[in-house]
Amino acid sequence: MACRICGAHTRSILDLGESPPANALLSTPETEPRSFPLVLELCDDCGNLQLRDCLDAEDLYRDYLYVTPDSQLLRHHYEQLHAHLAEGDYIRPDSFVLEVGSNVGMLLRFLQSRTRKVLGIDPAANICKLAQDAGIETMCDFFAPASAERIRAQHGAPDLIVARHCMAHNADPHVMIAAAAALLDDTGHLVIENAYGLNTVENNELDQIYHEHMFYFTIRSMRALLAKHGMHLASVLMSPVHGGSVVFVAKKTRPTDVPDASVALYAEREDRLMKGATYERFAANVRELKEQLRALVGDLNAEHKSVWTYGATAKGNTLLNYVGFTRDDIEYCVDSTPLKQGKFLPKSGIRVVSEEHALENPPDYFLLTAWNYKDEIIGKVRAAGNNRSRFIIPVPHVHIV
Ligand code: DWN
Repeated sequence: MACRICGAHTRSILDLGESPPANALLSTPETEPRSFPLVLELCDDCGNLQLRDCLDAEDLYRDYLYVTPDSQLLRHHYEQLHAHLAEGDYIRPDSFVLEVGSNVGMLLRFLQSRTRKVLGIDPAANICKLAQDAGIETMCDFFAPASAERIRAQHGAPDLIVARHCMAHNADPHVMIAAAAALLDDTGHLVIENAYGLNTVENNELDQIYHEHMFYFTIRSMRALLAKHGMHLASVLMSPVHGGSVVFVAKKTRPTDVPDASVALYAEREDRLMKGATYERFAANVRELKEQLRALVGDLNAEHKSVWTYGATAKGNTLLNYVGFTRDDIEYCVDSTPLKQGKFLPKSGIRVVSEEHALENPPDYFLLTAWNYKDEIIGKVRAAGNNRSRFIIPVPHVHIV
């Protein structure tokens, strides 16, 4: 295949088989959803990690079930993100902030009192309505040059564009970068946060690979992408959210610009760690993790131990379908999202139930498919009085707590 950042030839480094779109939960367990290949490719020329097969954005995002959870971890992350941006003078109390992929407006609600103006844009009509009902002005559209032009005409140029976990979600990464470059003035900044490709590979996070995640950005690949649009990295921040995320701060390139020390620091570490052997080790670890998880749950089932999953996550659906678990192995999936409760996970057919339901008759084990919220979820379960259920943590290696 061809690299969708630089056009060079790519090579496959991991094949997870076929899986349905990870957030396409079903109304009945019998429906056999269409599955599509999940093959991760590497471009040796620019370091880009991409999905070989991309699905249509309209199908993936127009009617969306993922709602940003109201989580302590995320609220802490918003504080840290704002502090980093304020320290770099990328955000000020008089800033106009546009968030791309703003979902229900959790971040914008946090920024509303810390800036002059906030505006969201998100393609999911059902999600936009929830944001608007919460008082966050939100355009219902994909972020692209045309919608960017409407934003400039109606609201002016934002001082800061924030794209948290959505810039990797478009088959053509140039579309949103070009839209941002056209919308920002020379003094504006673009903040891109995504699961960090190095963490995905180093921590065996095979479940980060699903059809919404069409790219697994690294500093090297992001630099290559930005350079094609006259932009460069001004700063980089690492964050533990979503299993290890990277926050890129980008701006239009001017001869006088000097990136802060974080860019060179993290780029050097990445060059040292992201070698050919890294990818081979990742693929081998993933195959071993599949066998270990299959054997563990099989043994627990044989001992008549009940196993549920906790978190109807996109990640979880990749993990369940790659390992081959179904509702014969795992009885229920617990999730706090009302939109997801009562639905069934695609292909595995596991029913999603509420956290309250899980408290009434807790299982022996939870396979923690929302492991990125491990401390918060385990703390919540124990505080609610369930000291019985144990947790199977799948990555970076299968273990029980
Ligand atoms: O890129 C994306 C990432 C950032 O978010 C999106 N394309 C889709 C989504 O991926 P995910 O579903 O793997 O994300 P989360 O945020 O790990 O999903 C957490 C799930 O766990 C939610 O459905 C809510 C649920 N949850 C819960 O049941 N109890 C979460 C918490 C904190 C809880 O206490």
